[in-house]
Amino acid sequence: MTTSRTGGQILVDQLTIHGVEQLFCVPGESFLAVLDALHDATVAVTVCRQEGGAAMMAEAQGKLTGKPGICFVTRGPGATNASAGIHIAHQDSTPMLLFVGQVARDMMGREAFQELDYGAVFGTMAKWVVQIDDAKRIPELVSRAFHVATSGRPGPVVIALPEDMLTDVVETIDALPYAVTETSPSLSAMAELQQRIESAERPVAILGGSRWTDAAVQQFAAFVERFSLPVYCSFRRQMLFSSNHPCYCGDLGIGANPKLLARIRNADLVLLMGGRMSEMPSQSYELFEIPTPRQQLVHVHVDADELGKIYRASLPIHASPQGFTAALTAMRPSDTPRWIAKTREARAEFLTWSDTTRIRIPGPLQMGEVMAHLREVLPADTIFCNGAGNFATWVHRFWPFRAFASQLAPTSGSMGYGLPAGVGAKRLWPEREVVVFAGDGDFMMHGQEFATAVQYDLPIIVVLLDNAMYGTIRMHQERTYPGRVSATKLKNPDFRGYAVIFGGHGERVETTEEFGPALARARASGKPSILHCLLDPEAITPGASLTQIRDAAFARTEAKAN
Ligand SMILES: Cc1ncc(C[n+]2csc(CCOP(=O)(O)OP(=O)(O)O)c2C)c(N)n1
Repeated sequence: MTTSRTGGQILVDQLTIHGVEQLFCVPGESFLAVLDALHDATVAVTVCRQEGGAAMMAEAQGKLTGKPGICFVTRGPGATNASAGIHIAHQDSTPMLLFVGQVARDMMGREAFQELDYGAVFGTMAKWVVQIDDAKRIPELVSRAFHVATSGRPGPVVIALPEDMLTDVVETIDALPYAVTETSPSLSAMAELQQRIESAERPVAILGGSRWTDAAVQQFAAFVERFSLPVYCSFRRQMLFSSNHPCYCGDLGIGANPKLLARIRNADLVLLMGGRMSEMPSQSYELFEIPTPRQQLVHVHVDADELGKIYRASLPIHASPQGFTAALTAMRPSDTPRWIAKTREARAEFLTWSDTTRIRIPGPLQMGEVMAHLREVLPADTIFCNGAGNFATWVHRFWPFRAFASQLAPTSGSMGYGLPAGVGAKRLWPEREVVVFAGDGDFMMHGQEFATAVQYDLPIIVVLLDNAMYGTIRMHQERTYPGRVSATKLKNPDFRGYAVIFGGHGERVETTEEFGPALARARASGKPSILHCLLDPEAITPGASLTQIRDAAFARTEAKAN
């Protein structure tokens, strides 16, 4: 297209060309020309209540689809609010574009109203930051933004839009839709991989990272089946392998199964497929020696710069999940794998660890039974979303993830992610069930986006576990400074009433018996719902109460003193 258009129109045309169907925003006077162009466009716009929520919704869609999630915010405070979502996209390797209003070009550098230097603000958080000063260059720079966000290790790109540039009328030629490049392993690397696996005694595979597809997950599953390899998922990446599969042996999360950790420590070959093995999955960088692990490490990563960054692999392979799993289809074991019995043992340990019937916690609401009920009534491809807090353990340990694109959980441990992520997911795929797990602290960080769920008729279910405190921090307090409670207590609203006042459905759940019927009523209501579940503050983890944690800390201090 070469006719004259405003910068705003050119920009919205580029989004359409690159296949954008949805975007999230909080409006601002700095990008009125874009809002005007959106008036006539096919892109579905979700208007949100705070930019942090808007950015997280966009990030969640990026995570589910592998295509950049799109968010528009105003300058200054809009941009700094949105940074919460940019940090998640960065740590989670999620493709995302954040468009930010900017002051007019003739005012720049004077610290004009809400002016920020976005290169400086997002410098260490975004994969790329650019300001478009010439409307003629919108097709070029937006095309580059899509390519940067999706290439190699994906990440967020921030694009600043000077207000007057968006109203300039210019002639320019549209870009072609962006294309993602897959990277495939060499034949010699695959031959060496097979040779290394076949000469190992205790091999394991660990899955993580992004750029996965359903097909890549299936191809990987077929490969491990042939080789009977035990498979572990990295922190908050359980959707990469079905928990029903006989080779699935658990996840490397916070509070991981000690038996699982022992098996990985004792492995003689680790196939690390896609992840970075950062602080959380590596159990504070203690699982593998740095820089040279004791085990043979085969590290497959889509970004060459990740290989050798922390761990010096025995066999580094630069490949995307799709490129690598396509190459695996030809690999067949030359003999019956020697470790079949070990894989079965590891699987049995996982089944015991995730068995809900073994869990008893203080109080009348038994979360083991709640999780068992959810397993029974929810579809396998339900999308589970959460932010950060001990409450998330219930999902990660006891929900059997079985489908790709069914998990929205920030590896950055960002509170307040679950609700906006749930809104983003339901807006994308209204036919899928979406369940948000939230703590009382966690929920309130973006609780205003419940209004967005109501506005767009998105019947998500929020399971809100209220223990009247920032429980995780209280737990750490009791471990490190036993008995000295400081700044962790919360006085909460009635969240059932909160849901109702917003126009949704609310339930108050105090006992195990009440949970099932409350969930059924919420699902039948067809409205966004909150199940306000009152959890005994003592029930701080599935295995230990708050008092037990405090007493253990006192005992440690006493033992040290003697
Ligand atoms: C944005 C953000 N702020 C602070 C923290 C630190 N933090 C981690 S967990 C947590 C408490 C979570 O409390 P709640 O949501 O009530 O869940 P609980 O731990 O009680 O289950 C806090 C404050 C964080 N991870 N993210």
